[in-house]
Amino acid sequence: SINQPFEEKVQSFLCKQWTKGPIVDGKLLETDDISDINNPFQTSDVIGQIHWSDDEIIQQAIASARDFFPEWNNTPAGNRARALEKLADLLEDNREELVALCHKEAGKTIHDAIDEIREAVDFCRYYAIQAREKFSDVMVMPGPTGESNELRLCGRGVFLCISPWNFPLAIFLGQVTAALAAGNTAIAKPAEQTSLIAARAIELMLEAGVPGQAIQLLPCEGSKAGSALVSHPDIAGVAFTGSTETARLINQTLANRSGPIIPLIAETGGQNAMIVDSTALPEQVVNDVVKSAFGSAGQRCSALRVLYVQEDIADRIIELLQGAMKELVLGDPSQHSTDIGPVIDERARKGLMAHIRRMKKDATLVAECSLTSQTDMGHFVPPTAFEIRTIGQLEKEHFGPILHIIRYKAKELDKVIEEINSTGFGLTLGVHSRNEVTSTRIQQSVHAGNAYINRNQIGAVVGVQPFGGQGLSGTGPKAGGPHYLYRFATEKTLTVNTTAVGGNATLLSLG
Ligand code: UN1
Repeated sequence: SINQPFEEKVQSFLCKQWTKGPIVDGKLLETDDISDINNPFQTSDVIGQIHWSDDEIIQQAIASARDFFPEWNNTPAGNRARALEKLADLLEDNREELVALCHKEAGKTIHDAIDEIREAVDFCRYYAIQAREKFSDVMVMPGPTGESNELRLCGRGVFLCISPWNFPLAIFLGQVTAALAAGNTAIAKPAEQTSLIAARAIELMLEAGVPGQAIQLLPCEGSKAGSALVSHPDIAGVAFTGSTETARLINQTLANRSGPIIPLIAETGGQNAMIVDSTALPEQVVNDVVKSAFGSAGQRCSALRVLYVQEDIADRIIELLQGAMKELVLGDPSQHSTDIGPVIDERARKGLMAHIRRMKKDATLVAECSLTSQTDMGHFVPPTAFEIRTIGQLEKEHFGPILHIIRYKAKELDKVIEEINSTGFGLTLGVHSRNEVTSTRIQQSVHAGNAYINRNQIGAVVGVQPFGGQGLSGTGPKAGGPHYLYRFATEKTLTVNTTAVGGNATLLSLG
């Protein structure tokens, strides 16, 4: 019923089984290639099944999206925007089921699941506003008399959207709604770990009035299907969020394929640092470190990985951090008491545990949360902090709740900045300092797409904190920012000789 409290409704969805698959031309399809989906919190719990796309389905979906493109591209931007706004409403109306799916397929805590839905809703509404603002009108270009010139933005064609499991609703819908808002039709390939959430989102999109030919969902298993999609000659652009290595592979595939030269919008990894000088407030620092490094089990590309602390304040910070980490509760993501849920799957858990083992040999253990009998049922990694000597000890990004701490002396600040920049990444930066000269200097010289001063460094708000990195962290433009839709669009300049028209008109009026 309508008055049933939120939590009761979420509970009722926790026992649901979901069966989904490819959605082509608005129809949910079944195939022979089917997998069980397990709950990362309790791996023995099967939450549903997914049917994977086969080659025939892939070809059909792309051909249909290609054929429908002119119609969608010529649909007034205001109509496209209205469908996205309706989708935002439907996401809100269905939040309990979506929260349940976020718990059970992605292992998200209540807090993270609600944030996830909030962000997805924000993307829909923001790109709807952007579409109206930028795609409704032609821009009249003043020029010589005797001709008119105008510039118009339009879609590129079939846009391929490849999304990650860590934001299965927000980033998934962010990419797709941007592509659609700009007049493209879209092929969505969700992360294989979170295909059920993606399918539910596309069902709501269809209910909101987006035509089935405009949005085609292709859940695919393994990386082979992804590269077949990228190399397809009918794909007119690719939006990708995931690892830097995969972005490179996509780039190579695009370079080698026949057909048009097309854009890649890539949002990739980071080796994100926070610099804390001796003027910082220790309690606030620790609060923000815990949130940035361990929130969402560290599975955010924005998450804090390397904490630089000025030596005068380091012991105090570490002591407070050890205390704070003792309080963290790992467990069932659907419980209010839980701070940190599981990581996404066994492969992720194994990789992170191997890094922890390596660090226990090469670094100093500062703190490690404990696992319990409850966490034995799923893919849990204990939040862990190490003290290391240099960022060079980290051979890559470790996508989980593992923090590395480096002490520095005041006179070494330039070296610290250089060391951070030497990684080549440039996603988020945190600075804690009450000295504005210092924070400005750091913020201006560290390569980072998003710099946060005296606060945590995750959870960029759509339309307020446009998000995205530079260098190894991505191509830009920033998601949730005013320039994002441009990269999904192409431009057309129309020049008309008005004297010729005028001449005809004169002749006609003379009879
Ligand atoms: C990602 O984790 O893949 O600011 C990117 C944030 C999020 C990060 C999304 N927008 O924490």
